[in-house]
Amino acid sequence: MNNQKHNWTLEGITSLYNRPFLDLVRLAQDVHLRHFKLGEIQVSSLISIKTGGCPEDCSYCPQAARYHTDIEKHSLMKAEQVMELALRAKAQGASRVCLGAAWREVKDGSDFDRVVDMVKLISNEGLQVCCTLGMMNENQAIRLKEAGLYAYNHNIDTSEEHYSKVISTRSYGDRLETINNVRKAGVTVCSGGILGLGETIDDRLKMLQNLSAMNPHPESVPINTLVPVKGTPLENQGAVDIEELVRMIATARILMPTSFIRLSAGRLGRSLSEQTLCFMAGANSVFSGEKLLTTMNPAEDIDEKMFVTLGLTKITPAEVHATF
Ligand code: SAM
Ligand code: DTB
Ligand code: SF4
Repeated sequence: MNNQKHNWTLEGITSLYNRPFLDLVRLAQDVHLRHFKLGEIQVSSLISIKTGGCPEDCSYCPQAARYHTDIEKHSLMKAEQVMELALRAKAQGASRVCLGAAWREVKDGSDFDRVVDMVKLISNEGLQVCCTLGMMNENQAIRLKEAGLYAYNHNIDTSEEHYSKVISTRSYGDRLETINNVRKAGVTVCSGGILGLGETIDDRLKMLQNLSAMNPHPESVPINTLVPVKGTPLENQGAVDIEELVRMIATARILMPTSFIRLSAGRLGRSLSEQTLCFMAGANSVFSGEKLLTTMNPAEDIDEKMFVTLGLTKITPAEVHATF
């Protein structure tokens, strides 16, 4: 039993989203403080364990093989190399390491075995491990769980209606199926989306409706704004308005009160004041480290300065475990 609400109507969500701005932020803060301590932030670090050459056609993604982007591709890294990067992230205060692979799906075999080893090694260091490896069946999810996997990231990205305009090589249903497999294996779910894919506000709110309909809610909800990358079909998309981003974060916080809402890709272009508004609206997690998977993120020292200025303190892995 939990006291989460899973049957939000689109009308209900829309009227929340459209409340006067300050009132919406105040309401989100009230909800936030009922479930989390003010100023506590969860920090994740991304490691791209296999970069580029992906067969999918996600129009936002620099790693899709069919687009000509300027990224450094590499095949699956060795477990020891990944371990070194994970330990560096731990020393810099990350409580979670997220291993990302540009795969359409997990295939059983030596590459997957190697990822299972990485999960074992890193979780033995007391770090939470998250993986994002594309579609996955239940048995594969169970193997990762047994190796110590804490979370699996699999975004629904946008509304079901808009999804097919952005990706044609898989369906919304495929995404939901993987998320179900993750749940069945007892791994926590990290699922959110991207703003700025040419979608309407309605599409964004339908995405939040779909996330909040999941029972239980995803434990982490990354809210990315598109990082437009030259060579991808969405390279010329305009930036997402800060007011819209803050409204989305506040609405996500109210709908999913116990989830970590992660201010994800797109932070580099945002000022300290803009990010502050996001934290005031209920964001309590970020990706840190100067690189996301292939694109840039604010440098560590800039983030450290921001944490000090805003009085944000990092949650340790032990504290995060205690949250659930
Ligand atoms: N291949 C796996 C998958 O698609 O689930 C895992 C890696 S994929 C790069 C992880 C997530 O990164 C995507 O679901 C998407 O939400 C996000 N992403 C990819 N490119 C992005 C971009 N240019 N801007 C913002 N987010 C992006
Ligand atoms: C998520 O929602 N955002 C992260 C993580 N999950 C895997 C990825 C952002 C990628 C941004 C584009 C890039 O750096 O390639
Ligand atoms: Fe491949 Fe994931 Fe990028 Fe889509 S988002 S092209 S599945 S790496």
